[in-house]
Amino acid sequence: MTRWLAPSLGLAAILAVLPAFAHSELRRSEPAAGAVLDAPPAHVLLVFNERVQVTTLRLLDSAGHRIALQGDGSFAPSPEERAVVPALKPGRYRIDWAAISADGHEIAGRIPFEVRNPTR
Ligand SMILES: [Cu+2]
Repeated sequence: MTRWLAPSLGLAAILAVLPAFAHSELRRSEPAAGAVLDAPPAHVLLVFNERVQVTTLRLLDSAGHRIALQGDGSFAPSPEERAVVPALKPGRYRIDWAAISADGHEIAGRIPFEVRNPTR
């Protein structure tokens, strides 16, 4: 058992260093992935764990048609990207995003959400 201990500790030390080189992550978004909203969202917000260069930020309806966002296109390196959403009808939507991670890798994701019919 003891003879395995030293190599294990060496590996643990290496693994502990690795996250420093991992690519950036999306920490949260508004709307959140899978959100079911009672009112249409006023904006889209992506929050990353560090500065990234967002290269794509698209809002699509359930038919895959793109809905223009206001304020997308600046895309300066930042930990946050925000765009204003026009009035949305009830339905299913998704946000497609892509960014250049701080380590130079491309990261991307899809955030589905739903706007419900207003309840009476
Ligand atoms: Cu990476």
